[in-house]
Amino acid sequence: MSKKQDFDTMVRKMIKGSDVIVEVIDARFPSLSRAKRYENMVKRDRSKKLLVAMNKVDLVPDKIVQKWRDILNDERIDVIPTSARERLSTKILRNSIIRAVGKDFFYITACFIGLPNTGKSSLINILKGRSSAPVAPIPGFTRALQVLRITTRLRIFDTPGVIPTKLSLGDQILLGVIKPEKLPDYQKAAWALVHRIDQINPNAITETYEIEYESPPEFIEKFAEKRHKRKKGGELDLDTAAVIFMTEHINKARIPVWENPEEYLRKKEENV
Ligand SMILES: Nc1nc2c(ncn2[C@@H]2O[C@H](COP(=O)(O)OP(=O)(O)OP(=O)(O)O)[C@@H](O)[C@H]2O)c(=O)[nH]1
Ligand SMILES: [Mg+2]
Repeated sequence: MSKKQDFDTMVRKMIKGSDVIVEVIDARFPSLSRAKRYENMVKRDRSKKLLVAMNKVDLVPDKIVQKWRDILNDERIDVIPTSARERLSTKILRNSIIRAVGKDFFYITACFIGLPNTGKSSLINILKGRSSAPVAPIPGFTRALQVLRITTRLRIFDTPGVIPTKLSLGDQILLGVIKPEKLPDYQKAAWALVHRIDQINPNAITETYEIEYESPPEFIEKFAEKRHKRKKGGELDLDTAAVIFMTEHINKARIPVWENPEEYLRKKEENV
């Protein structure tokens, strides 16, 4: 069995054993980063409650966060906008978990699920009050299940992030769910990222790096020049430049980019 299947089996088991499922999504990409398969699994079981933590709100303008919150509420999803980095709304999250099950439960088991790198372990650490779940800017960092006792009443499962199968290469890098170094073709992957960001936020890359370009390959070339990435012979080192560009997006969130709520609504209406 592949590691992905192992993780998937593990997450499903943890969902089965939990009262509350906290799905952590990325506030920059609230639609793309949803783990719909698990959401559906939770919705089918009426004994379980689903909460969505829209994390990393520090990277998105408040107005956009509010719009996404309304959209998800309209879809009957309970959303709590959080920022583990700025410790925003983490108490609200903890109280919501406890409130979700009602007073009848004395012991509560919650399970944090979601794509890699959305901030599951970071949020749990804040709830716990000290670092217990290892955190890293590396997607796929949590590799095994961790059980954490938050209070005498509440225990939390931290699970490894699972990548939905239908996510395109561009979206996988956009969401930061894979390590750039693991990709077979760095330049192709970086082009896919440029292309995807251009679709979502057309001026974001030019404004961030002060580079004008007509195509993704041209951007990577100019980026390599600007960063003085050259091989020994003097020619541009496009592979190194591609990895640096992707890593700056995944690890440092340098490019201001987020899904447009209106666009999401428009597409949804078209599909109905
Ligand atoms: N800007 C910002 N970064 C965050 C926030 N929460 C977490 N991060 C960063 O996102 C990265 C991933 O955080 P983790 O907590 O390891 O994410 P995870 O969901 O446990 O990831 P996996 O274990 O790979 O599934 C780290 O670099 C965190 O510092 C947040 O609210 N805002
Ligand atoms: Mg983790």
